[in-house]
Amino acid sequence: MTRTITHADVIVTSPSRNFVTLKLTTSDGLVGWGDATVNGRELAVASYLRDHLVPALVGRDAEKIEDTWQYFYRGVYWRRGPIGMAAIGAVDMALWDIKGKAAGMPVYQLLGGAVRDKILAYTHATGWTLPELLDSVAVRRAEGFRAVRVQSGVPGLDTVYGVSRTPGGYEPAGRGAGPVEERWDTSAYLRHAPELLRSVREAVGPELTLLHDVHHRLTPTEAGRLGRSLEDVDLFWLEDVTPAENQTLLRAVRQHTTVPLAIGEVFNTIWDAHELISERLIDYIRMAVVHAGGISHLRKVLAFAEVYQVKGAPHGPSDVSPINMAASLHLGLATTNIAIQEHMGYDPLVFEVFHVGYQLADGYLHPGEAPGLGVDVDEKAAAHFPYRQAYLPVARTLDGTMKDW
Ligand code: KDG
Ligand code: MG
Repeated sequence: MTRTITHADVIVTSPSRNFVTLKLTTSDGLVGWGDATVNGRELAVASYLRDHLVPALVGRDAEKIEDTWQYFYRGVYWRRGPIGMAAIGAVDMALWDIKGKAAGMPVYQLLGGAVRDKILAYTHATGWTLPELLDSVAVRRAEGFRAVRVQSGVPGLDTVYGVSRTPGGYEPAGRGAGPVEERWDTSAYLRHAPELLRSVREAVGPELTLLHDVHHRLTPTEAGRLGRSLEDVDLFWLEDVTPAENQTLLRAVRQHTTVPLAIGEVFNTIWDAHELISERLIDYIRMAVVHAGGISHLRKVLAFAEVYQVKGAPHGPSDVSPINMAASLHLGLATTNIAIQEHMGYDPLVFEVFHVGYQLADGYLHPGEAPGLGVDVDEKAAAHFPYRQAYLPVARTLDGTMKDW
C-alpha cells in the first residue's frame, strides 16, 4: 500500500509565545506533527512552508523520509539558512512521527533503539545578583536537576539578555512592533563573570554540573582569557563564546584554554560546523533538531561528530515547541554521543496546546513509549492563542554600535 500525504496544514499559535507547527495527514488517516519555530521569524517560516513546500508535499509518498529531505534540500537552488532548514526540519519530524505511528513504535526504536536508560537534562537558573542566582539554583536542584546553566546580571548594565531584574523566569523574546534595544559592555562582563562563576561553584559544591552561556559576544582573545580564568571552576562548558558563523575563531580560543567549548544553536547544517568538528575546536555541538533540518540531518551531524569525539547537546529552549523536544529525546535516546539535553521548560499554557508523552524525572528525560514522537496537538486550543508579534532583543555597545548576538 502506498501511504501518501493528503493534507499539509501550518498552524501558528501563541500559548505564551509563538510556535509554528506542521500537520501532515496521510491517505490512511495517520497524522504527523513537526515543529518549524524560528524565534522572531515565525511568519517567514510559516510562509516558506505554506507557499513553497506544502504544494509539493501533497501527493508525495509519506514513507520516503530521506528522499523527501533530499528533494527539499538538494533539489532546491537556495539551500541552507534557518528558515528553509526549519521548514525541512518540520517536514522531517512529521514524517518520522508518521512512520512511528504506522509501525506502532516510538521513533527511538526506528533509529536503532535505546543506547541509554534516560537522558541527562540541564536547565536554566538566573538571578540578577549572586544571592538571587543561588536561590534560583536551589529551586532547580529541588526540582531534581543535576545540571544547571547559570546567568546573572552585570554591575553597571541596566539589562542583560535572558536575566530578569526581578526573581522568576524570563521569556527570550519581547512583545510588540520591534526588538527592545539593550546595552552591552564586554569589559564590565569580563570583570564580573569569573568571580561570579567561582562564587557559584563555591556555594553549590563540586558535584552540581554548571554551564554558562556567553551568547556570541566575545572576540577570540577575550574568550581565551575568560576560559583560562574559569578553568578551576570546573564548568561543563562555556557556550557560544564568539560569533558563530566564523568557525576559525574557535581555533584561537582553543590555543588559550582547556575549558570545554559548546556552540551551534544557530547552526543549520553540517556546513556550519564541519571544521569545528573535524579540527576538534569544540567539545559539544548544540544544533536543535528543528533548526538542523530535522532528525535525518542532525543524525548525520552527530555521526560525523562521533568520529572526532565531539558530543551532541541539543538546544532545547522554550522558543521551540515540545514537538522539537520530543524529536530531540528520541534522537538522544538512540545516539551514543549525546551528552546532555537542554530543557529550559515551558509556561503551563504551552501544554494546553501540546500534549506531551515525554517525561522529566530526577533531572533526566525520556521520550516515552507512545508510537511516533508522542506529542499531540489540540488544534482547538491552538486557535485560542493567535500569533502575537515578538522579537529577541538586539544589543548595542555603550557608544551605540550594534553588537553581535
Ligand atoms: O531564540 C534564542 C534562544 O533560544 C536562546 O537565546 C536561548 O541561548 C539560549 C540557550 O542556550 O538556550
Ligand atoms: Mg545558548
